[in-house]
Amino acid sequence: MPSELPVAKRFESTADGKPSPKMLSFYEENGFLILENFASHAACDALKARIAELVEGFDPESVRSTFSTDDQSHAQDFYFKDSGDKIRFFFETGAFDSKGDLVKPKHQALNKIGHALHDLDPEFDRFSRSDKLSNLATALGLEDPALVQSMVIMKQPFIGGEVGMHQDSSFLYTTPMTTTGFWFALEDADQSNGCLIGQAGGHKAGLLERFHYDGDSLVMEKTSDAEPQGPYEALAAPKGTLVVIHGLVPHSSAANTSARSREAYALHMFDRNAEWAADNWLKRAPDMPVKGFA
Ligand SMILES: O=C(O)CCC(=O)C(=O)O
Repeated sequence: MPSELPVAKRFESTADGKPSPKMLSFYEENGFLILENFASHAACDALKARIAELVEGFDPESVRSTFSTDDQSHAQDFYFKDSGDKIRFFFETGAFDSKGDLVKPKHQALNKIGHALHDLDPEFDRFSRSDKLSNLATALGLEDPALVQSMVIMKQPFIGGEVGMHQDSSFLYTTPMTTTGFWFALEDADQSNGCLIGQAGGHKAGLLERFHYDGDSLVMEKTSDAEPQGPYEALAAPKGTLVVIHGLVPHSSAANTSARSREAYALHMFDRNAEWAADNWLKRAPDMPVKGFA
């Protein structure tokens, strides 16, 4: 992939979130939709402040002790598998040394926080359950939107890792496929600090692979030999921008080699009229059912 990509078209968000016909046809054609000023700078700053508090209150020792009670990869695997209805903290690769000690201060070593911030934290709940977002989700075809997964993606300066090319429906599979990503730039994201990259129109090739349980193991299974067509574009997003990502559009982000962080909040929804696959990785306890906007 070339180091500088064409920058994708952006639209100014409407006040109530309802997309214009032009936005809808752009989304249908490209599989993504970039809406500037969807969230205010004040709302982004409030969420960033809450993230800083969560990180401050997080004791990395709790993770270290989890990992040291079992072999590292198994415990890390379990820490992830069990995180669908929790707020858990995931580190950049290489954050721990061979003894299990952090090699950097925790706030510089984290890669992401997930996966139920929107249900467990009041600030995230407020940000995620706005009328504006509800209007947008419904207009995009999610008749009965279910807010199933939330993540803060840190992309720390210099060490923020690459996110490989993937489709969100591979991870959050429904029949028919309804998974949709809502990715908020809490800080300016551009090609220098690892903004999203999307393959325009790539969603038309269908699902390429599925990440799912096979017994107790998670496997990535190839589901198609199709080769998505369409140019890769930089989904550059100034602070407050919302990038909507169709569940089938291939997307990625490059490592952040700059001195600027690129913090983002991603929320994934599906339509409850579709069937959620029981072998999806993300599990919720019976007392933590997936909820909608209400
Ligand atoms: O924030 C990123 O770099 C990747 C996010 C992503 O792939 C997603 O939200 O599906």
